[in-house]
Amino acid sequence: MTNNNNGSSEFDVVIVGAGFAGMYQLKRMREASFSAVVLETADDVGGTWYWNRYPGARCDILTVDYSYSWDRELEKEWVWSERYATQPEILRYAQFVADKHDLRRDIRFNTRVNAARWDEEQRRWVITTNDGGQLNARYYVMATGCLSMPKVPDVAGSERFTGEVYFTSTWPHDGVDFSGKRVGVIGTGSSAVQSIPLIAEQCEQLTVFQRTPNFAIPARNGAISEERIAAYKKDPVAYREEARWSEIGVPRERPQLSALQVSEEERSARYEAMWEEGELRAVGAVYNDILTNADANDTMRRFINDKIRAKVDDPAIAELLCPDNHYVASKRPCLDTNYFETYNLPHVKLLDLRDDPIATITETGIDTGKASFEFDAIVFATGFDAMTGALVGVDIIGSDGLTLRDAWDHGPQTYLGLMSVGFPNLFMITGPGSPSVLSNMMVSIEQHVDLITDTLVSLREKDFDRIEPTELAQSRWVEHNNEFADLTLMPSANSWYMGANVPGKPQVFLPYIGGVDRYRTACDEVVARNYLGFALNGPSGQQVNDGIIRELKPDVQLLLEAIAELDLPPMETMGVDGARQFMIESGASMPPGPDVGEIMDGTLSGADRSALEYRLYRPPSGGPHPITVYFHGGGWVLGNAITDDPLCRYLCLHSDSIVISVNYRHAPEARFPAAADDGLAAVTWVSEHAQELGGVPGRLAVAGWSAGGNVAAVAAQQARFAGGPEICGQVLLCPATDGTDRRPSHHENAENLGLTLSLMDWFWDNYCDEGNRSDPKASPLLARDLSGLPPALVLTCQFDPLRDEGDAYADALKGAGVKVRHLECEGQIHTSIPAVDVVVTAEYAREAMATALREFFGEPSPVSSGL
Ligand code: N01
Repeated sequence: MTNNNNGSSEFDVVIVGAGFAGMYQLKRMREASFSAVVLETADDVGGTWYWNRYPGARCDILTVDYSYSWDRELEKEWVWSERYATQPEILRYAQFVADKHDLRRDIRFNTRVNAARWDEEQRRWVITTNDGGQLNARYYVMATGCLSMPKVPDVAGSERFTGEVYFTSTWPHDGVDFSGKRVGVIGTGSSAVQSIPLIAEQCEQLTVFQRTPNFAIPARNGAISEERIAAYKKDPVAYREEARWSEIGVPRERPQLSALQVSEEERSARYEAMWEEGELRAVGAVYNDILTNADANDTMRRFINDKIRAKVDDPAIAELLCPDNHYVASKRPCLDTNYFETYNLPHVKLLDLRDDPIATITETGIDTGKASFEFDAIVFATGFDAMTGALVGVDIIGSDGLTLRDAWDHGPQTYLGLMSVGFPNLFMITGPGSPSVLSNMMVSIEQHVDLITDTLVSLREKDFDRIEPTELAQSRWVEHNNEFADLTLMPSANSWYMGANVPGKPQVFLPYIGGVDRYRTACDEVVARNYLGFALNGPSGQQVNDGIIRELKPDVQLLLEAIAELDLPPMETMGVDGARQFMIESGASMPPGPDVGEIMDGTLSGADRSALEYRLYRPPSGGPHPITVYFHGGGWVLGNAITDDPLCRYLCLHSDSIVISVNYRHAPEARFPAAADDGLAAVTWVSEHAQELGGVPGRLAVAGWSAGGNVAAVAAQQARFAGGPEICGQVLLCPATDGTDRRPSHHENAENLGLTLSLMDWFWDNYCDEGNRSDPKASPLLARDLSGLPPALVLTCQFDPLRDEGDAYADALKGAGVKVRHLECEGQIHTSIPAVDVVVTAEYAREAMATALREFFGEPSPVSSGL
C-alpha cells in the first residue's frame, strides 16, 4: 500500500492505528481542520480485521449494528451479506471507507511507533517510529484497539516446535491449507470456537487443548432478518441514536425481570428464545440479575450446559465441554457455528488440560503429563494482552519522565478510560475504564472520537493547548469502575477482562461495566460542567476544574434510576394513607434480609398506656441476649414495627442481640410529643420486662433510623433526665435532630435522592407545630446539656438532606464529652443503609452498627467500631 502522506513531521495530531477508530478519528480531524497523520504497522487499514484472518473469523455483534453511523450515504451504499459478516467482508468494508474518504493519503503504513515522549517545554509529543523517523504533535491519540496485542505464548518449549506454527491473531494472508495434516489447537476462546470447526473440516486429525470450557450460543448466521432490517430502515437515524443510548450499543431495552422471580417453565421458555435468537446481546437481556446474582446465573448455566450435552454424542466429552468454573458471561461468551458438534467427528479429540496439563511443546508436538502428541501444525488461539497491552507496549513517557507502563504498574489509571494523569494531551480510544469491549465497539469508538474531536475544538476556541485529568477525578473514576464491577460476578472469573490471562498482569476489572448509556451521560456531563476533572492550560491561562463526576455509589445510582423509572408522584402528594400504603408495598418488593433465630410479635405499653405493637427478633444463638430497642423510619407519619424488617434482622443477627422494633404512635393522628414519649415508654417497658423477653437486664441499647433516630436520641436524653432506664449505647442512623433550621444539606440534597426536602417538611408539619420544634423532645440537638448521654454511633450519608443535622448532633455529643463515633458514609443517600442486600456498598455501615451494639453490650466484636 503506498503512502501519499506528504512526509511532514509536524502535526496537530498523531493517531496510532488505522482500524475503525483511527480511520474515523482521521476523518474528524480533517473536518475540524487539524493537521493529522495516522501511523499504522500493517500495510493497509482494518486493524483487528486486517490481522485476524483465521478461518471462521467473524464479528459477534450483528454487522448491521457493527458499522459506522457517521456516513449516511455509506449506510446506503454498503449492504452486508450476512448477520455476522466474515473477516474478509469487514476488511473490505474498512477498505471501501478508506477509498471513499480518501483516508490513505494521511496514513503512513508499515510504520510502527516505538516511543512517544511528552516535551513539556514545547507542549508537544515527540514520536519515534521503527524506521528511525521522528514526528511531533500537539495531541497524540492511541487508536490501537483493545484486543490487538497477542499474548506471548506462555507454554513451555513453544519455540522448539519445528512444524508449522500459527497464531489466530496474526494469520497468514494467503490462508493455510491443513489438508492431510495433524493439527493441535491450544485454546477454546472465541477465536478457537470460530476456527476449530473449519480447521476440522480440512485436516486429517485435530486435537484441541482445552484449559477452560467456554459458554457459546449458536450464531444462527444467515440472512439478516426482515424484522431487524425493517427496524433499522424505518428510521435509521433514530435506530442509531437508540444504540448510542442503550446498554451495550445495540438497541435493546434493559431487562427488568429477575431470573429468580419467574416459574421454571417461564424461565426455560425465555432461555429457549434467547438460544434461538443467536445474539450475544440476548444473553444479558433476558433477566436483570444474570450478571449480579449467582443463583440467577446458575439457571442460565444449567440451561446452556444441557444444550451442550444434547449436541455432543459422547457424554464424557460433553461434560468436559460444559463450563463449570465461571459464571455465564463472566468470561466473554462465544457465538458458535457447529463448534460442539465438531467433537462428534471421529478425527477430532478434546484434551482436557485441567486433568492433564501441557508439560512442554517439543520439536514434534506437545507433551502433556500423561501423553505425547505429534503434529504437523500447532495453532495458538491463546488470546491477547487485552485493553492495556497495546498501550503499554509503546514506550510512552509522560510529563514526569514516567512511562505509562510504570504508571499503570498496579493496573490502568484513567479518567473516563480516555486520558491518564501525567500524560497530557494523550487520548486513548476505548481505553480501560470505558465500556469498550463490553459494548458494540463501533458505537464506543464513535463516541470517543466525537468526544476527543469536540474537546480539541473547544481547547482551540478557548486558546488552551494542554489538557490533563486531575488526580482526584481520575482516582475516583477508577474507584467508581471497581465499585461497579464489584456489584457483579465479573471479577470472580480468570478472564482477560480481569487481566488474569496474562501471567504477572495486575488483576483489575478493565472495562467500565455501567453501560454505554450511563457512560455517555457521564462524559456529556463532564463537558457540560466545563470539563469537570480536567486541568486546561494555554496561552490564555489555566482552568483547573477539579471534581468528581460520579459521587454516588453505583448501586445507589441504580436504585435511584429504578425509582425514577417508576415516575411516581411525590409521596407527600399521596395523602397520609396513600403514602403509608406505598411505603408498605415498596418495602415488600425489597429482599427480606437474613434469617434470625425467632420472630415474635407482641404489644407493650406506650406513654398514654395504649398498647403499642412490637416485633421481636431473637438471634439464633443461645440466650439470654442483650436488647436493642429499635425505632423505625418514616417521618413520624409512616411505617410500623415491621417496615424496617430487613435491617432489624440484620442487626439482630450481626449484633447477637434481641431487636425489638416498636410501632410508636404516628402523626397526624398522634402529634408531638406522642412519638417521643412512646420512645421513652417503650424503652422503660422493655427494660422492666427484659428477663421475660429473654434479655439480659441492664444491657439495653437504642437504635433508630431517620425519624426513628430522632425518637431513639430523644429516648436516650429522656432516660437520662428521668434517671433510668439505663441505656448503654445509641445507634443513630441519619437522625432528624433539628426541625427549626435550614442547613446546607437540606438544599444540596433537596431533590432526586430518595428523601426530599419537601417530604421532610411534610413530615415535620404533620408531626409538630412550628412553635414546639425547639423543644429538645422534637429537636434533640437543641438540648442544653448533652453530657452524660450513652456512647453513640452516628451515621450520616453524604447525599441526605438530613446529613448536616446528624453531623451537628455528632459534633454536639462530642463537644459534651460523650463517646461518639461519627461515620460519614460517602456516596450514600438517606435510604441506603436500611436497604439490606440492595445497597451492598453500604454493607460496611450496617456492619459498623452491629459492631457498635456489640461493644455497647460489652461483647467481643470481630472488629473495633472505634468507640
Ligand atoms: O482469546 P481468549 P480469543 N495454555 O483469551 C487459552 C474477541 N474476539 O482470541 O480461558 C492453555 O478468549 C485460554 O484458556 P483460559 C472476543 O472479545 C471476538 O479467543 O485462559 N490454554 C482460552 O481458552 C474474545 O473474547 C471474536 O484458561 C491457554 C484461549 O486460550 C477476545 O477477542 C472472535 C493458554 C484464549 O481465549 C479474545 O478471544 C475472536 C495456555 N498457556 C475474538 N493461554 C468475534 O467477534 C491461553 N489459553 C466472534
